[in-house]
Amino acid sequence: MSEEHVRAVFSAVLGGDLDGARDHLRSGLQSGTPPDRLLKDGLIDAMSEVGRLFEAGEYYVPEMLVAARAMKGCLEILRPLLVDSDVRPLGKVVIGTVSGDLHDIGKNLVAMMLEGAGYEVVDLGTDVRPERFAAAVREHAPRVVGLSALLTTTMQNMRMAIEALDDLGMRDRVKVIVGGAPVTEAFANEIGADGYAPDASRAVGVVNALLGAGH
Ligand code: B1M
Repeated sequence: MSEEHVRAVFSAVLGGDLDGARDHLRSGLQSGTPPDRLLKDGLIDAMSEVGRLFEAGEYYVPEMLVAARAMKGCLEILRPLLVDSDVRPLGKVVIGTVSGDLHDIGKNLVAMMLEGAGYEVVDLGTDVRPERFAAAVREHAPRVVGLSALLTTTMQNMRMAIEALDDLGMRDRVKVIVGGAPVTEAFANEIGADGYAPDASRAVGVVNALLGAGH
């Protein structure tokens, strides 16, 4: 039964069917399917398949857009289940997708998981210029800055964001964590980030470890 709901969510997101995806997700939750199964095997797997079809020339930007809209609609339903409002604040994290990059689903998921783990998150959105990250550090005094990039071209702008923190004297005030599909641990080291996470749940572990939050 669980499997059926997960498959239905997967197909609806793949087809860009917002209402269908939300209905199947709700039915899945009502019938006891764990939210993280619906998230990983339904929503995230569907977006990977969208990417594969785009690469294969079977999907174009409009199909990617409607799939993304369906995924976002489902994340709104999952959000309260992933974010427990009762946890005590562990510190502030400023997060954003770097300059030139409009992908925000992964970044939003990282933000949600961090909130769920007890961090206060200031989300700067997408296409965030390097100086804006530095200005946000001055304004919000976070303990961590999270940079997300989904394009091989824009991941280079992570380096610029770190340099801007340095130039404006903010670098030693924060830990910087980076992630996104094309980003690797080696790249993170190369640009001088403090941490790298391949997915949202590991991002929480990395932030905890950087801050010595130890859980
Ligand atoms: Co775009 N796109 N896209 N796209 N898109 C990719 C990224 C691509 C891989 C598709 C492909 O070719 N297979 C490809 C990039 C190729 C490359 O650079 N090597 C691509 C391209 C080419 C483009 C355009 C250039 C297409 C065009 O216009 N010709 C264009 C660029 C626009 C721009 O940004 N300037 C473009 C546009 C779009 C849409 C707007 C249509 C839409 C985005 C909608 C939105 O986000 N609001 C879109 C989508 C949906 C995708 C795919 C299909 C799905 C991305 C996604 O949401 N995945 C994507 C293919 C793919 O990734 N397989 C693709 C689900 C999400 C949960 O995963 O974002 O990877 P992800 O996040 C993960 C981890 O990466 C990690 O944790 C997350 C959760 O586990 N993570 C972090 C992410 N950020 C992190 C930060 C951290 C730690 C971990 O710490 C701070």
